[in-house]
Amino acid sequence: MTQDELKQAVAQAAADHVAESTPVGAIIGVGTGSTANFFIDALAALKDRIGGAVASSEATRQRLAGHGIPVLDLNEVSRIPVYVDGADEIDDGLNMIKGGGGALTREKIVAAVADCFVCIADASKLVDTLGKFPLPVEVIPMARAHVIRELEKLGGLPQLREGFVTDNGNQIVDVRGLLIHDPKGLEAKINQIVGVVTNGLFAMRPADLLLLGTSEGVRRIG
Ligand code: ABF
Repeated sequence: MTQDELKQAVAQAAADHVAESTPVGAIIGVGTGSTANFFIDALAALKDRIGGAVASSEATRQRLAGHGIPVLDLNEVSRIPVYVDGADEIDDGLNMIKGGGGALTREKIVAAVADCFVCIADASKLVDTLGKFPLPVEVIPMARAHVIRELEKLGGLPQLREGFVTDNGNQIVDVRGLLIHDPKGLEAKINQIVGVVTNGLFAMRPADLLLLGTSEGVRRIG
């Protein structure tokens, strides 16, 4: 199977999970990225069953709207039974690095509201130790140089993502060279740096269920 076929298979499995596990009229949280895009396409078949969706990025909002799925502002919604999103890396404790697409802050906000986080990923995303994928950190632009110096003190090699502005008007610093043995601790430590909006470690709120696309089929972990 190609990587896209694996992504499509987990996206369909996630849509089936939504249909089986959520009440009619539920609001679904929807992530960002190519795997999430396949999920949006699969979710379109359920658009008369769900109440609508909350989007984790402008790109996702547009794709949902293109399918005629109502998109709600998170502030209008008190409960999201399930949030479905991809990841850049995930470990067997379901801790993740996210934010390769730059949408980490909104993704973390929607994930915080959701009862259940379903991560959809092809098998290449499952790793023993997080950190090979550069860790994205969203920063307030005026704090960029300060944050970079502080990230260097943590042993990483931070680099500004050139020419990129987040949906929130901020910048992204990608940190290479980290071997992350304590994802929760590092997530908290980086978030303490003044000027950081958030970082792409999702360990304090990991996924609850991983649907992993393998050549033998979709594996459910968690
Ligand atoms: C989002 O999309 C991000 O947090 C992550 O960076 C990315 C994964 O993208 P893809 O599914 O295209 O690999 O979930």
